[in-house]
Formats: sequence, C-alpha cells, structure tokens
Amino acid sequence: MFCFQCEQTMRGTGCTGCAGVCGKSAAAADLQDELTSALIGLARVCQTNAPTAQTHRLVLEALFTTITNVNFDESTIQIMIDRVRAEKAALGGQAGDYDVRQIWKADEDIRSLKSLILFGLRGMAAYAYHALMLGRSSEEVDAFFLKGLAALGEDWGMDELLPIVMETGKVNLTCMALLDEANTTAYGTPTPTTVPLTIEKGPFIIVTGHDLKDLELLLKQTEGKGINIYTHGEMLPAHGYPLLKKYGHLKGNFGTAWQNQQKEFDNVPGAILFTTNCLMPPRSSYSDRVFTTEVVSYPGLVHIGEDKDFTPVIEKALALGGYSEEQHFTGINGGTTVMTGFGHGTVLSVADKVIDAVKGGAIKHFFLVGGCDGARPGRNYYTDFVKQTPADTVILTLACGKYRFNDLDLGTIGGLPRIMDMGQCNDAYSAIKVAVALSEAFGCGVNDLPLTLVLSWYEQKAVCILLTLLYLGLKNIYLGPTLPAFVSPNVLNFLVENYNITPISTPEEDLKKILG
Ligand code: FSO
Ligand code: SF4
Repeated sequence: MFCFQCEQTMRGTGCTGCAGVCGKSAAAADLQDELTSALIGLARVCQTNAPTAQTHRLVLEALFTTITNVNFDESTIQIMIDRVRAEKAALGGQAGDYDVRQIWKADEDIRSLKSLILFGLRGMAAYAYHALMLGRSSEEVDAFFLKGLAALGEDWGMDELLPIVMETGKVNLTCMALLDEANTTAYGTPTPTTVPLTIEKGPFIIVTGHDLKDLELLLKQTEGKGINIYTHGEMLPAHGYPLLKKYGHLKGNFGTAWQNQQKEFDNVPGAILFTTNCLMPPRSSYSDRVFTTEVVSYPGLVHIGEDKDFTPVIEKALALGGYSEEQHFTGINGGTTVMTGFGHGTVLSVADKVIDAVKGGAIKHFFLVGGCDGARPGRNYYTDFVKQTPADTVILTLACGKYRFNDLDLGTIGGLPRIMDMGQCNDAYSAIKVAVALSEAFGCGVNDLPLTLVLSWYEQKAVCILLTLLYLGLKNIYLGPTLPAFVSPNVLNFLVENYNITPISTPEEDLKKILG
C-alpha cells in the first residue's frame, strides 16, 4: 500500500506496509487505489459519452468512500469498484482503467499537483454528496468532478495542472455555497445556541459525522420513544438549526473531537451512529453498539442502508438503557457547555455592531482559528493560541478543531461572545461571506482586514477548503500542525511566494508577528 493523503501519515511521508496509521488495511488501501483508477477511467469515457445523474451520484459516492476514516471495509470498496466499472460499460466506454499508482511514482511536483487535485476532489465530493442528500446539485460542480478526474490521467506538466488545482478551489466555493443553501433551506438559519455537555439518565443515541439529513431522520424515528439524542464531533452545529433544535429530545453534545472517540466511547451505555468520517477502528468494549450509514463502512459493524430504517440503533439504545444517573461531562478545558450557531446569517445580522466595534477600537483583530483536530501533541498550539489572544480580539471557529477551546469562557465584546462557532468544516463558506462583507464595509481587500486565518488540517476536506481560500487570493494563512506530505518543495515555494502560507511556530511568536 501507499497512502499519504492525511496529516497523520506515517513518519510524515506516507503509510506503507500492512496498515495505515488510521487503521486502514493494505488490502483496503490497494482497493481504494483501484477504485480511484476506475473512476479516472470513467471520467475519461465521459469526455465523449454523456454522463447521467446516476453517473454523477456514483462519482460522489466513490470519491467520498476514499476519504480518511470513512471506509475500512474491503468488501464494500469492491462493490463500489464493480459499480463504477458497470457504469462505464453502461455509458458505452471502451477505455480501461488508469492506474493511479502512476501518480504516486511520478516526478514529485507532478505528484504533488495531482494529489492536490485528487484529494481536493475527494473532500469536495463529501460536500456535494451532503447537498445531494438534501436535493441540491449543480451542473458546474458535477462537470468539474469529471474534468478534474480526467486531468489526473493526462500526461501533463505543471503549467497545465496548476490551473486545475486553482479551479478545484473555485468550484469548491460553489459547492460549499450549494451546501450552505441546502442546509439553511432545509433547517433554517442557525442561531446562537448554548449546548449542554450533560447526559441525562435513560436510553440515548450519539450521532456523529456531518450528515444533517441523517440526524433529522433519526430524530423523527425516535420521537416519543423515550430516547435522547446527543451530537458528537462535527454534528454539534446541528443544535443551531431551528428545524433541528425544535426536537425536544435533541439534548446536548457528547464528547469532544474524533481522535478521542476510543477513550470516550469506552463502555458507553448508548448506541452510536456514524454518518460520515471520522470513524476510528472501534474497540471491543463498544463495537457492538456502533452503527454506520451512507458511505461509512467497517467490517462487522451493522450498516443502516438506503431505507434509513434506524430500528437496530433504536433497539440497541433501549437495550443498553443509558446511564442510571445524570452524567456531568466537561470539555477539554473543564467547561460544562459549548456554544454554536454563529453562521454568516447571524454574524452579518449584527454587522453594524461589529463594524462600529472595529471603528471604535473595541475589536482590534479577528482570528479564524479552525479546521480539523487530530492526535498529534503539536495541536495544543491551537488551545494555547486562543488562550493567549488579547481581550480586544474575536475568535471565529469551525470544524472539529474547535473542541480544543470551545468550552473556554473568554467573555464578550459588545454583547458578542469572543469565541463564535460558525459550524462544520464546510461552513468555512460562512467565514468567507463574513470576510467579504467586512472588506466591502471597510472598502478594502480581504487581505487588508484585521483578520488572520490560523488553520489546522487533517483530511481531504481541509485540502479543498485551503484551495478555495487560495483561489480567493487570501494570503498570510498560518497552517499546521505539519505541512502535507504531498506538497513538494517546489509547490511549497510557489504557495509561500504567492500566498505567504506560513507554517505555525509557537503561539507567542505567531501572535507577536500577527499583532505587530
Ligand atoms: Fe473533523 Fe473528521 Fe469536518 Fe474532517 S471530524 S476531521 S476536515 O472529517 O471534516 O472537521
Ligand atoms: Fe495513512 Fe492517512 Fe492514508 Fe490512513 S488515510 S493510510 S493514516 S495517509
């Protein structure tokens, strides 16, 4: 096997041998390569034979399947390969698969650019898939998946590949806007919401991942059954959506970020539903109560299929019975509640207040401290950074990296909390909307705003978001905890020279540099 698509890759260079750091077997990794090869073959066929709605959906599912911590199951990956090959045949395609392993062996700059495209497409596929589940799609986005995949099979140089890298960022912006519209149309505009970390006594289900539609379906199926529902990880922002929080049995949030799940789920007396990544290999102390749905798959776990009949999850929760007494959990820093619901709809509704606070000097600087969490000790940087930010600064955050500091009480500025959670990783779209609105209000470019992005990355959704920020011309981004293994020295130089991407150092030094 060879895989270097995520931040925890072995020795910072690539996972090889019999399993990846994430627990993916060599056989599953090889099958994921085969699936990607088949997808590139399908995309090449679509250059001459018109794809159908089914082709587009299959492309999303297959790309999503290969994201880190989504699918560990050789049999379901094989089924996906067969479906992609059958689709190619149905479209009348003669061409064979393209062997993606050629990319891993290519010149390091070509490998780097093609990896940025492939991993960006994988991340974007997750967003497009969630939008599709809520009935939204975009011809531009669908067409670009095929264009980008076909480009991976071309014998192109840097001059041809770089524009495709940038186009991935551009199209991902459209895709995030699509998902934002899908979420807010289905569930309303998120509003600021305090979420308890207490688990009440009695049966409960923990829902994790990013798929709001799955959460809604589960809430409907559990209504009146005496089962409480708790979010976990990237599902936390669901509490901000009016049409989800109207369910009285959506009670609070369980646990922290994904990398702590093996400890936090140990012997938990409730059922756990994974709607997307980040799934870690479940330990025997709780594997009997973990369920998967959508493209998530792990050998031996019960999978909830397209009929979305959550009866096995419900029965397991009832059988386990929950805690006999209320449990008072805390966040990483000892806080008993967290807040969410500060999407662009809320922040921009008080834009006048924010602008006045900046003009009057009450707010000196904005930080977007967000992105993915992970297991590396260096990620304490983000907690320390937030703790050390001066009292006249605002911290916007999103994605699972926020669990490092979202239970801290840093006070308020002008009635607004100093830490504002904008939502899931795809809600980077909210941050972009706020930044653009502020730059218009102040009559300057986004790079001239008192705003600094301090990002943490882990998997491929972070790759497509980063490409979107670069496409928008955002400069001076601080990135950590380490730089991607798939970025070659030449490509890194390009990013540093053109966008001044800076690897994080220490919170003290970086804050000094940023605030002058
Ligand atoms: Fe995190 Fe996992 Fe949302 Fe990722 S839970 S790491 S970038 O899947 O997608 O932030
Ligand atoms: Fe390694 Fe990450 Fe690939 Fe898993 S997804 S095999 S940890 S690089």
